[in-house]
Amino acid sequence: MNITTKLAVGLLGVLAPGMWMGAADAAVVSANNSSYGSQTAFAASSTDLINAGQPTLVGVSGVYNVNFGSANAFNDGTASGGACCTDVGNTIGATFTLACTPSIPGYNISSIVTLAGWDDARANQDIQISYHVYGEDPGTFHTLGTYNNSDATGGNYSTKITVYDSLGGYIMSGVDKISFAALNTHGYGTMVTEWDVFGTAVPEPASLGLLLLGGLALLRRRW
Ligand SMILES: [Ca+2]
Repeated sequence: MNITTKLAVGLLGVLAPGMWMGAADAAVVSANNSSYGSQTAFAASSTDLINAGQPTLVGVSGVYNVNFGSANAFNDGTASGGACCTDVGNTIGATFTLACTPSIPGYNISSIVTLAGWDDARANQDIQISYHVYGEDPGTFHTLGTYNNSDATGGNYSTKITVYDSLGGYIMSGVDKISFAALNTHGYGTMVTEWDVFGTAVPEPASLGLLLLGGLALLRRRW
């Protein structure tokens, strides 16, 4: 690989990692885990992008249908205590806003983990995830997908859903808001114990500009 090719590959990797990975057969996929005997078998992250107290989280809005427990359970960094629940058949949800500025125009999201736990079928999950892209019309939300884990059959259970890119890239790019809705189409309700979002800030335009200038200077010297 000559220097020009290396530079082109490097710039592609920085400018559009999601597109770069998407050049093959990248796909948003999910994996389910479940554990009988415990309501808290899977650890929650306390340092993910939407966790309470993280500088990347601006606020939580649109919390609805929290019939008992606390909406704090969505992002308190633990999978125990304060589980947030809705009654049979209802939907619960919330929207998390990430800290964005012109120099941080959104976040590239690599994975999302949703946890639930209880002593009946409300440990099951039926989660719809949608997102807003920084700079787009405020009312425009894109649906990532709906993900289901119905492994709980009674007794203490924990369920986990992991949503990720099949090639290790990003599942969403330039995101400034993420919404979760526990649809509960399975007819029970859901005891949510945590929603975790992992990713990194989009490279700021100033840094990209400097990188491009450096690359152009290198090419000019080469030629
Ligand atoms: Ca968390």
